[in-house]
Amino acid sequence: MKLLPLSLIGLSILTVSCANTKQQIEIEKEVVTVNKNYAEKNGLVVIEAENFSTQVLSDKRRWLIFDENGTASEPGLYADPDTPHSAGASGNSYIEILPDNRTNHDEKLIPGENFMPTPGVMAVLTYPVYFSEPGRYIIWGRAFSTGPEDNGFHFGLDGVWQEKSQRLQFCQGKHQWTWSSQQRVPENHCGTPKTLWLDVEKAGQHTLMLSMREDGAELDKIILSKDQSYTPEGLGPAETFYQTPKLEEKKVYKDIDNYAYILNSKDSFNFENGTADSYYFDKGRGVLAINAGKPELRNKFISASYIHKKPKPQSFNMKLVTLTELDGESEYKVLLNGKLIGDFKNPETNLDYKEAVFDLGLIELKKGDEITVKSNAVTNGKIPEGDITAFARGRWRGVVLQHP
Ligand SMILES: [Ca+2]
Ligand SMILES: [Ca+2]
Ligand SMILES: [Ca+2]
Ligand SMILES: [Ca+2]
Repeated sequence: MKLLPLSLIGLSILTVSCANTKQQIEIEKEVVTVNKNYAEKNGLVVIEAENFSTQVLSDKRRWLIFDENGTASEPGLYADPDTPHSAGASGNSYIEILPDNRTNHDEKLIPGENFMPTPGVMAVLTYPVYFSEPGRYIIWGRAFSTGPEDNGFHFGLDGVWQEKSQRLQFCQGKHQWTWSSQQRVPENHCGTPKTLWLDVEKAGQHTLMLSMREDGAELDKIILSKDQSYTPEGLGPAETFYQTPKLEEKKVYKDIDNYAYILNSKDSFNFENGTADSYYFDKGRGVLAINAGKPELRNKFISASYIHKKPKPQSFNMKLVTLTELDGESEYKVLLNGKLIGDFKNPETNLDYKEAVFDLGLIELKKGDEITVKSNAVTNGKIPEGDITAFARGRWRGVVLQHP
């Protein structure tokens, strides 16, 4: 069995329709593809039969996966009248149910061993499928039959073996990979096209199931089609996997890999002291900053304070997270109950607003303790602005408390 990565990240083009202009625009969106979890897309589900998730009730007969070399997923010498058919199989791989000890009518029919008229009893496979649309789906299978006793399959959904999804039959196209959607019925053992289907009552996650009818049967690919006029050809379309947008990546506190509490400068610190020399909240960057546009606020320390309210004294590793700026290297002072515990200067940067993390070491905090952060607006003389040079604004994001 070919091992597939559980998930892979790829780029896919999504077509988004714009309601106002009815104009079709294309955007590139990063998606995560979950292999082995299938999805219906535009009324179509395409599954490689060998890509099943589970197999149960397989003590007497078992679906074995044959790879591109014709090697079975379980080594052993099993009764089998035909050689592998990997060439011509989609993905050069398929499943066959073995042993096969009923090849023709001369060999004894043993229900429960080499034949199973009841679905869901022998060698049951599952394939998870997410349907975005309920409805009736025609079932197509691609099989390789070499005799009259290796050409039937049962399908089901969520453990229910609907009457119309039982007994997929292959009469035509012997000794080659062939598509069929024909249900075997008493009055016509070969069936007629598009008479095999599954009714999916509700949108959402379901489990497609496949079980043995005749041993020696070989299946390459499965298609469920809501479009009744659809008929697959050749290898059929590519598999339809379940895809989701990539999760949103973290944008702040990027270098903080663990924390007990985050004290955001804006939310946890008192910074609006009502005077002209207080911080303002820089909404765009989500940090406190000094309005260096006012000359009287340059080159002086502005402060904000936090009062610890947790009742239980606790030790933490404390860190200060600032933003580096192109136009100056601001200084930061951190005080605990008025005593200086940290004094830092932002490093020079060639990337504006990159986070910098400063370690304040191990501290014990008890109820009523006060943490004060101070910073200044300074210029490094590098970035011209009017007659002078631009000032960094002493930006900082917050204080992080980590379990020691
Ligand atoms: Ca065989
Ligand atoms: Ca057989
Ligand atoms: Ca066979
Ligand atoms: Ca295949």
